[in-house]
Amino acid sequence: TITITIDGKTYQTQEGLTIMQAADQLGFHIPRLCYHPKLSIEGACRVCIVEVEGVRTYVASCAYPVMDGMKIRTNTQEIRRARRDIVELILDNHPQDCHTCERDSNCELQRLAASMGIRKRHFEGERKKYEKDLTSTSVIRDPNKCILCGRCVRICSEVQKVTALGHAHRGFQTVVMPAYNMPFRDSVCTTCGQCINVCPTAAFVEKVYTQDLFAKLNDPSIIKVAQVAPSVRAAIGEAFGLEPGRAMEREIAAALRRLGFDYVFDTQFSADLTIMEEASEFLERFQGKGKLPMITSCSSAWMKCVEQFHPDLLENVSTCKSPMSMMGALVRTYFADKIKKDPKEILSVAVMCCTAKKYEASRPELMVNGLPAIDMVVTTREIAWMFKSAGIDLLHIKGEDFDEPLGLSSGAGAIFGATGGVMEAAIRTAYELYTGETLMDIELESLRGLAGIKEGKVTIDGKEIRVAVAHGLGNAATVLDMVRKDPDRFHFVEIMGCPGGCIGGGGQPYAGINSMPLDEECLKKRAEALYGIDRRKTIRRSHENPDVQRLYKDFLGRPLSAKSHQLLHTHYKV
Ligand code: HC1
Repeated sequence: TITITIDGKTYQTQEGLTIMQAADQLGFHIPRLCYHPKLSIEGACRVCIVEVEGVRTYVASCAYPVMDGMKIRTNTQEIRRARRDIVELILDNHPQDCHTCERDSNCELQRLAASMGIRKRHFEGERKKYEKDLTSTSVIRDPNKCILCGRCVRICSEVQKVTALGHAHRGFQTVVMPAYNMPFRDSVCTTCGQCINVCPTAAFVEKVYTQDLFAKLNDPSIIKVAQVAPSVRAAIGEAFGLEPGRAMEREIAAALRRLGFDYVFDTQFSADLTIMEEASEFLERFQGKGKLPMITSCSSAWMKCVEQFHPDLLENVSTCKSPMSMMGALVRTYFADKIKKDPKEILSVAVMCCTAKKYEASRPELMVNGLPAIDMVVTTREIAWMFKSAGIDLLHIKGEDFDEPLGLSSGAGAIFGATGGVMEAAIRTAYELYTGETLMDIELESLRGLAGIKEGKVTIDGKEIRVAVAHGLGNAATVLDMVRKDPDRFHFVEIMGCPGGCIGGGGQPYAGINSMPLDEECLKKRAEALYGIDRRKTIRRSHENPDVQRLYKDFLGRPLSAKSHQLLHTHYKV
């Protein structure tokens, strides 16, 4: 323990902390912009400067360590003025379009300026004049809004280990861009959208389909079908001011009907279907027909990542399409038949927590009889905005059930959205398919939580099955190195592209006033919302879903049948 003085009062703290960390623990919130607790220290913005007695210049509190006897001043008139000057200089070069900006009212720069008492723009600085990069299916890059905090560069290289972005040029010309300023579409960007999550301004935003969707919803000649991803319900309340962790399942179904959808299906239904196919595929491979370890395939950013960076392991990846694309395939076939409509007359919309799902929807090999399985993907943020724009009060709406025949789900389908959930769901079903007995202890604690890589074991019929779970593409790369080093170490590996799994997807609501993007407490609460849905369900195993059983009986035959292969499985590109 060491003693420091902050603003004239003496406190005890620990050696090894930065001034900012010590101040945070003591209840002083020093303003900050480029800092993010999950990323390396950049020290670029200088907004967090403080005065340290005996040190000639102001120091960046995010980088400067506390020392015994240190006297720190965080809030003098001079420091307040210096910080305000820094933020004003950033604003001088920043577009003056807050009213019409996508991040209006949830922009960190805007909030910071307000907290500094900046109520006037004194100077017209030079503006950046870059073209927006609109080429990606998922992420729009607007360098004009960039304040060079570098969070996007750091999350992409440090957490995701994709390194699609870097700083180029010098001084005022500095710009964040993909290598050689190539179109985002052609870069190694996996479209995960984590740059959007951590960007304090609107330099990265998702490609928005809200106006197109409103137009289609007003077209009486088409049948409008929605599906909703598990994690959307775990987070959408935050966009309406609720604390993280409140599950809004039936409310979303009701709200989507108010918006104009004719049928609201649940991606959790097709998550159950995915488990039927994936558990069966795993058991085939486990019995000698195919490569082990088998690696899950439902996360779209992960699929682009494995194709680009790990093609040597493509044979290990399950051939199952994602639940979203399985649902899309069923909507165009099974459901279209049921309602006796031409599949072309159906608008198939997926409400996802994920920007990479927009990319997945564009993949040609996932088309069904010449039509895209999914016409449009909108994120949690987009659908929350649409509800607000249409005057739909999600907080007070009376909940409704999802529609038959693709709306009923088990608890296993719900937990897909949290890291470890797909594996847990798969084990619940694989166990029973293999042994004919019911697995009683279905909450697999070793696979839950936010550890980067989790390992577990289950014994099925006397045989040990070793599994691993990784979330975030950086952890994925680590687990794949483990696989390369010792191919027998695991039988089954779950990989999700985003930190926390889909609950931390690139399309989830922006962090609130009191939290940072990707805050672990927030991710834990979202995960807990999904585990709560699972606990409350009477059916908690995918193979017990009666509508999935009916689908096999009436349409698909059995898992891994020719029809299942035709509609529910895919292949990968190198
Ligand atoms: Fe996901 Fe999945 S869990 S990938 O994050 O397998 O988006 O929630 O819908 O498809 O079910 C997303 C979530 C989602 C799929 C499922």
